[in-house]
Amino acid sequence: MIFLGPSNTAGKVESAFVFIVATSVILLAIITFFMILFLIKYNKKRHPQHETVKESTALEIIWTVIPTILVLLMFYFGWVNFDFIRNPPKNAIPINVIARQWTWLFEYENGKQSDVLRVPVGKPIKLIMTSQDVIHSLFIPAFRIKEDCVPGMKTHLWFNANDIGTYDIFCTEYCGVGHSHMLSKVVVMQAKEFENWFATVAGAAPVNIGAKLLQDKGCLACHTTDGTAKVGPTFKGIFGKMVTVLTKGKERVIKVDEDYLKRSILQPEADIVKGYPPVMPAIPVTSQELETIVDFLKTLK
Ligand SMILES: [Cu+2]
Repeated sequence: MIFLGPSNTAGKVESAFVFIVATSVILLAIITFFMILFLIKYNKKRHPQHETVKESTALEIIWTVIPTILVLLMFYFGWVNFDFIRNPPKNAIPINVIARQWTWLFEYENGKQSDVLRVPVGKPIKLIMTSQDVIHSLFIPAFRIKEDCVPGMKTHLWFNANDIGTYDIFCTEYCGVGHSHMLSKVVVMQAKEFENWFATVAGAAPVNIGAKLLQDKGCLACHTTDGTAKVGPTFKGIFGKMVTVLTKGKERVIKVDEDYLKRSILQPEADIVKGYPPVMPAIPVTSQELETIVDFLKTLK
């Protein structure tokens, strides 16, 4: 039983699943059929006298052996496919996955980083996963694979994509307020196209370094630049704005200036904007990166 899905792993999981479901449905139909048949055939009106059923060794052997074979086949398909899914081939392309509240970061062999997982079609890919804060779980429903990302530990997944396309990535371990925003995509590309993308060195000629930093540091998981509020306030028009903040539990109104922006990145718990949860982690940035981010935030009118 071979099922082709968007990845080799999807096919494996699907064949085990379909075998178990199909066997169960067939057995259910047979058992239900005989139940109804006996209900009619041995109804009291037709059979006022009870009959003694004689034992049948042949029948007992049949109804012991057949289910045993079926259950062992279920185990066999489950085991063989599980073993296949847990053991990536040696030539698999390694990609580091870093999960953090509340974004995914994918890091390639040449140091290139991306917030979407780009992979070539028809090549085995090994994801080497960890977390920077709490337990997350990487789930690619279309590929039927899922694994936890645990701080201080390396876990892995692998797959070989069959079709070009874009597939969803979810976090399936409740990891805090931004959990439902922790989304990404797998983009399966033509091998040539992937090579070109992979070869362009990280950060070469970005449209805007500030915008790229916001993306790379995971800021955009909770803040937008278009005026809508997410987990945190929007960046649009932030510079020069008057905001009410809670400083050590006390309310005060301040004007957003450079100092405030820098403090909010390095010590997010110092001033919490009123109406938002105090959940932002301190963001590791170099002083150069800090200047670039603040300069960029000033332009978001
Ligand atoms: Cu998560």
